Amino acid sequence: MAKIETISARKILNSRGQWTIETKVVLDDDSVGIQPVPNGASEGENEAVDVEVDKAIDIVNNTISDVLVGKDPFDQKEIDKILVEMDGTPNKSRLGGNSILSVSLAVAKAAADSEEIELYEYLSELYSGKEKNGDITYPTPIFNVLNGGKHAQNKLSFQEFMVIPALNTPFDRALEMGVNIYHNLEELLVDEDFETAVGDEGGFEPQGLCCDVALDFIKKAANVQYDVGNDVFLGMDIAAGSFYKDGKYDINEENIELTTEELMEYYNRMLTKYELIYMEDPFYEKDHKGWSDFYKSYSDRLMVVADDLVVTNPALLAEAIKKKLANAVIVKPNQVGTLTETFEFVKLARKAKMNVIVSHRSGDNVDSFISDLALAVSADFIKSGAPVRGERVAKYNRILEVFQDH
Ligand code: 2PG
Ligand code: MG
Repeated sequence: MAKIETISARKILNSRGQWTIETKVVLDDDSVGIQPVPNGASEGENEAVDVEVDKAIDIVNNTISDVLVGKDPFDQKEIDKILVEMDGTPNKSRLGGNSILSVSLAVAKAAADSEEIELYEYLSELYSGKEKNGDITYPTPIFNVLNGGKHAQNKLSFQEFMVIPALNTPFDRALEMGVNIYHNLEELLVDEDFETAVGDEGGFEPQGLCCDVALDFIKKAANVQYDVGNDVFLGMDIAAGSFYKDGKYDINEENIELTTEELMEYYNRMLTKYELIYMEDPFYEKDHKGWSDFYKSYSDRLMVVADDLVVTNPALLAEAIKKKLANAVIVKPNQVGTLTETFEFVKLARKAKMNVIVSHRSGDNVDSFISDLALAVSADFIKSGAPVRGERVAKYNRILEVFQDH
């Protein structure tokens, strides 16, 4: 069996032009795994904490390398246990979520390379403990076609306005739908003299819109070829924590500051007017009253999606399940830091019958680990922004590649 021979990190740029790290794990049979680290802009308060890039590189090249060289790369649980124990903090702040994540995922990639199997097959074996049978479930892509919040320079408070193809749509057709709707939207914006600059996730970021107008545009763009409410649906990542100030939700483009109850009313109006099936982080992560009331009112007809609320952390998810706050979860490995904890989180979500959405970060790179992860755990959805920009389409294209191969 191959052993870990070297572990080394280097500095690279992410899609936002910020420095991040990439770690290379080489085994003694020459197999290789390389893993860059993505970065969020709207982060949950309980996410794993990154350390500064040069420090992270030093930690990977020395502290972590010293302990893991010579170890068995196929024992992912043991590798991750060592990383977690070496760090010793609840939020990975000593070694850094970035250092730990890059090593954890690069080891899995090197192991898959050594076995000469596809990464998703290897991850599936790790996740389920069984060899992958031939069946593949493809996630439905969720396209963020219009950007606001911390991902854009416009005034929109809500972060992501998304289109979601109907569940039984084959992956290639779903991708085509996202592309068509995106280009239709571009034309409509140009026709009405709005700008078509794009935000961090490739969606347009025109000035001068409010939530209603944004959804009207998207609906119109989808309606050019598709039946909204039948072929395709709408969704939003509110990322409410990013405009929660002093106990109120500040929707500055409409000059309104809303209480939790008033924001519920606001959503009520949106949900009556639009074919929304997906609402992510509708309330600030500590506003459990808002989450709980929202869940009670809408969980039978909507995906009530927890991202910042649970940050891929099994303990926080257990609490959200107990309190009945959400029926769907976002999975971002870098929020928690290791592959093993990510798997634990997905298993817990599955046990609670929640929908699973594997997601990119707003600052990302052309790596497609999350696509293989989505295939390995049979995620219901994958969220990777608009169908443009290298770092966004890398994820969609990887799933398309597997789809085309079968
Ligand atoms: C989110 C993510 C990805 P960020 O909130 O869901 O879309 O954004 O990476 O900035 O946290
Ligand atoms: Mg989110």
